[in-house]
Amino acid sequence: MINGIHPTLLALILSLSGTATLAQPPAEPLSLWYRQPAKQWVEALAVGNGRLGAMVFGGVAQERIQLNEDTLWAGGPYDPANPDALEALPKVRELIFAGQYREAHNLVGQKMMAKPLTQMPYQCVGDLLLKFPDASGVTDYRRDLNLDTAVATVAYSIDGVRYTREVFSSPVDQVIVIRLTADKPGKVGFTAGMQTQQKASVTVESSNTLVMQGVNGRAAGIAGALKFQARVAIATSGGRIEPGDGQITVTDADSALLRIAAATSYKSYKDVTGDPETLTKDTIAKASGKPFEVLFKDHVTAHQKLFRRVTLDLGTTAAAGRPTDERIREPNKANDPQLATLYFQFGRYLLISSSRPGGQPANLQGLWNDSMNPPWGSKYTININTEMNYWPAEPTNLGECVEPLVAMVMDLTETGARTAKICYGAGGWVVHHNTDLWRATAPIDDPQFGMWPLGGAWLCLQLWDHYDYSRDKDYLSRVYPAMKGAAQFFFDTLVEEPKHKWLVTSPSLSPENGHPFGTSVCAGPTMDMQILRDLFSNCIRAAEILGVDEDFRKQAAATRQRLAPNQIGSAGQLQEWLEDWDMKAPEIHHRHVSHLYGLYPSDQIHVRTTPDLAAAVRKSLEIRGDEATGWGIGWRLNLWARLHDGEHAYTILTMLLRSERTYPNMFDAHPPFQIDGNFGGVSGIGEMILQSCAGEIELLPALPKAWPNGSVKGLRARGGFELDIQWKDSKLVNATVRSLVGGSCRLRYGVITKDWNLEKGQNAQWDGIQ
Ligand code: FUC
Repeated sequence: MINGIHPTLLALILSLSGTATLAQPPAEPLSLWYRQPAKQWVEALAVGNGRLGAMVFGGVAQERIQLNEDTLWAGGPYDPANPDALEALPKVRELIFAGQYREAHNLVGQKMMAKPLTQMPYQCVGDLLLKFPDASGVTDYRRDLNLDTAVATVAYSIDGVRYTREVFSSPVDQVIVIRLTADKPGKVGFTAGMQTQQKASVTVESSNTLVMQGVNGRAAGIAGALKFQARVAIATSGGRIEPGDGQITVTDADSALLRIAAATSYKSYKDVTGDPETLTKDTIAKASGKPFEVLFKDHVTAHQKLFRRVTLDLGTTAAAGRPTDERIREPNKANDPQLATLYFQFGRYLLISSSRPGGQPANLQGLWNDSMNPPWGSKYTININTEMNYWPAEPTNLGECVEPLVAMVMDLTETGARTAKICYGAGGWVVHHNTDLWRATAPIDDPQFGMWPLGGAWLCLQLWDHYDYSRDKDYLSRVYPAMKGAAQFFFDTLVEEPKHKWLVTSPSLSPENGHPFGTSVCAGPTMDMQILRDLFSNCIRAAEILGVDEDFRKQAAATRQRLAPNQIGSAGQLQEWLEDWDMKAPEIHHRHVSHLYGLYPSDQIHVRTTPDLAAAVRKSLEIRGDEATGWGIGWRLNLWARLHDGEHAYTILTMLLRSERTYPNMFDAHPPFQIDGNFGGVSGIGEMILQSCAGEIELLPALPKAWPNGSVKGLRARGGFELDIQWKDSKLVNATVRSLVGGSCRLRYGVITKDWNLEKGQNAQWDGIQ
């Protein structure tokens, strides 16, 4: 507020009086925008092509473009499997079944944990800094991120000259492009330099190219084995380019174009013989052959091919005209339904920008990190966080973005096979609660968190979902061996618990929640059983579809049959453990809700097919409470949507959108920044509008009163279907279902169902329910 006048009103008054100093909203409603530069990193705007990321600060005296490359992690190839584990395993199991949990925890700590005990962190490249000579008397300042074009723009006026900077990271040309222009000739001037926390040097090559070259860091005793380079090639129209000592100065140009390439010597988790110099030189050379207009057009086309597949309209009010940071700060979200749309589309934008075929999967911070030692190493935490990153991929029509995750799982089948053999004497492959660029698979950090062998099995659910949404059999035959190997590990390691003779995991834990006996280490937590039920079912279905492995199918079915069942405890809750410990656990409000996996992302528990268990999930959620970390809220949102409680889901969504859980740049606040909450938010909004589970496609299952009128186009459902839905006065107006591969589907709206058998490419329409 300036002098108590609302900024939008003030801007209007000033523009009418002809002395506008406050910028107006961008024309594209799917934009994040601000009237001041970023001071903090969580105010800067993120661009990325899946591999190369940048955070754009938009300063006037100095622009900071913070750079990332997705293979620049600390360390080098290593194998942390602990050879003492196998010998300790029987004793650990014995202690667990004897109820000596703390003793089991200690023995795991002494004998089974990874060496080293921590994994390698994801690290930053450094910053490109542009210093500008003119920085005073700024008017009409605006910076924005257009989600539809994936371009960040900074624009302002000084002395009657309008300056504009555009930044994007092209998935086509593999460069970050920065264009600087002014609306009067000869006005573009700056000095470009680079800085980094890495061991690196910055030099100037061929008068117009900044080159940063260095080596990655060491961590936990693992030496850095990567070389890296970042190159910034500067071209101008008019003016002069003068090289200096590690910097380049541009003066009196009409415009300038910067092309940035970065690469490391990483070729795979076991091969670091790449040549970043040749890679970056070749990339710059190819991109230099393309003028800005072509770079821009190719970038926008590639982005829109994915981004434009889904449109969402939840209504728009005057609040949508305000700068994004003000909208996030506003405690009452009821008058701003478009903020949820923006959050939804921003999350899709983030997935497209951080996870493209050929690159690394989205890590804890997606792609964006300005630190050498970020929180939790910005790794892949696979006891919820990495999976949550990919929850929106299939339903929001971004199936291609799963490819880096699939490639990582393929690597893990190799490294995880070593850990299975060395630590458990088992076949198949196993991953515990984290992995990194080097595909480490052994338990890390502390038994309380690390002694959980289900990470790989959970990732296999995402592999299956990619098939289930696409029905691509070639893909299924590619990933089936990974699913089978994950199952094999559990055939070899499940043990019979003494009381009921159920087959259970041991040692394991319910991520990362302590039970009443001084640790989390235990046997057969509910989540493990649920994940294994899915894994075995999906393996059986995959083997049937591919017509292979009859004996394996039988073994999977027989093993599945003997897993410990879901149990309802004395408080009416779904039990988190084999025993009814929930109400005695030290943290009943714990952020993880692992045992509710059965309701979401799985559909083993469903309000229609297993109403008693669904009621128990509701009870567990009520006991846990709504308040949690960003991703904890994101998970709760999806769960309340699956319980078909639109009002509660909406309440949780507004908790995610408030400033405690959403930074000014819309990054999710765990806190600190962790991208999973963004992605959990996207899938949660999707689940409120459309659910594809329990054999049906359900329309508007958790529509809140706050969104009485709206529409969505392009959401995907299992079986290769695409849907458009329109609603009015909180009722369905019409829905269109398109079959992409041919097949039958059942649509549900409330108690009404309709069945269709559609040819490939055929549409069906459901009209007029008012
Ligand atoms: C899990 C969570 C933490 C955090 C970390 C990266 O361990 O329990 O909250 O998100 O992953």
